Amino acid sequence: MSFSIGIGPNTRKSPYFDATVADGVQSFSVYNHMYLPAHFGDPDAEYDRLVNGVTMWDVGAQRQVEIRGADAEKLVDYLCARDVKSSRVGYGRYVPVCNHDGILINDPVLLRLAADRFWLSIADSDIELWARAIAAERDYDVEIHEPDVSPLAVQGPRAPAVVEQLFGDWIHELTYFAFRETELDGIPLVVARSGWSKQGGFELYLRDSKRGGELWERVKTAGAAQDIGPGAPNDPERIESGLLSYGADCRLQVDPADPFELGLEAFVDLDGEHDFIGKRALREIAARGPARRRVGFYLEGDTVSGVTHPLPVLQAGQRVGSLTEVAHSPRLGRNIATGLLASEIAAAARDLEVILPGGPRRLEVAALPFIR
Ligand code: THG
Repeated sequence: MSFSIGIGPNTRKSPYFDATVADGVQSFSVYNHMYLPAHFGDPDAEYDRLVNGVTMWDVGAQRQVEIRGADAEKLVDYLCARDVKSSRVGYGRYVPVCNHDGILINDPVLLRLAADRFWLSIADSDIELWARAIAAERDYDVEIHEPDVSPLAVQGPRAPAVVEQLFGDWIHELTYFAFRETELDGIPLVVARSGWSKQGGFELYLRDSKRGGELWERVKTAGAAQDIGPGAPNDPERIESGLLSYGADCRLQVDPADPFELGLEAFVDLDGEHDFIGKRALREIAARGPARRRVGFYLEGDTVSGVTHPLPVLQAGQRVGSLTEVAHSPRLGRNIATGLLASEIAAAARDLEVILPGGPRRLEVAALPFIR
């Protein structure tokens, strides 16, 4: 198979695009209508830096939806399955967003910048449109737009050393998901302790897209002593860690799933007064129990790559679930995958197979996360 995907005007570039090209990006995916680097051609080194060193990622495609105004908290609270009224200025929170049927339509990080000002740092779906429509229908006094904000992630156990070099000692005071507004020689930023891996690190939310190349170089230079290298949200590590990817693990238009099926129950506040989109449906789902469960799988045999669709999972010839993501885990030395299995069999599923493009392959169910 050999083809290319066009770089054209209807898919946006991140402010780090030119820098990633100069640094040898080999492959992009598309996320939030933007090019998102997928890899730089050396998967082993990219994984190794994330798990044992430090790596820098252009995650400008994690777009922000800014909601501000007198009714900002009301709107955000209504959009999110998690109660956000108690969220504090200067902290982020992981918040499932559902539609009226209780189906997950995004799983952003919510940053509270002020009592009346929020960013939803979104996964791959059009939440700005959703938020604008809901606000208009409810006559809320809010202003909604996509600000000029593009995150650059610095991830891995040596990320603190790099970010300290750039900003100073205070970065160690940031607890998980905490953030601070600051600047780097006049480059306006938000620095947060967060990121799409379980290896620890920071996200630098660049607030002036004209300075993407400059910020990329600054991080690269500060990280040289730690052998920093370019990478991208890393599928093997993310699957090992059990982190969800909306768009890959589920998507409204492809394989709709509710937050209970996806294992996000800790982030859904069904009890109490908190009213939000999907609450009624989610109460019904919670009462009867979710139809499926997100699980891990081990796959026997050769490395599998390039799974682009949910693949059918069978038991005795009957479809009992789907496989959504697969990767080879360097730390486990095995192929690992995630997917959704019918609840009745999720706990003790035996004799499963997945239909791969090359034929059936045996599967074994595993608990998530694979590595804690
Ligand atoms: N950072 C920012 N924006 C993002 C992501 C990010 N937007 C897209 C995508 N990632 C959104 N999805 C996730 C999924 C998981 C997490 C963050 C964003 C995450 N989860 C932890 C977990 O599940 O263990 C922590 C959850 C918690 O304890 O609250 O970090 O990465 N800016």
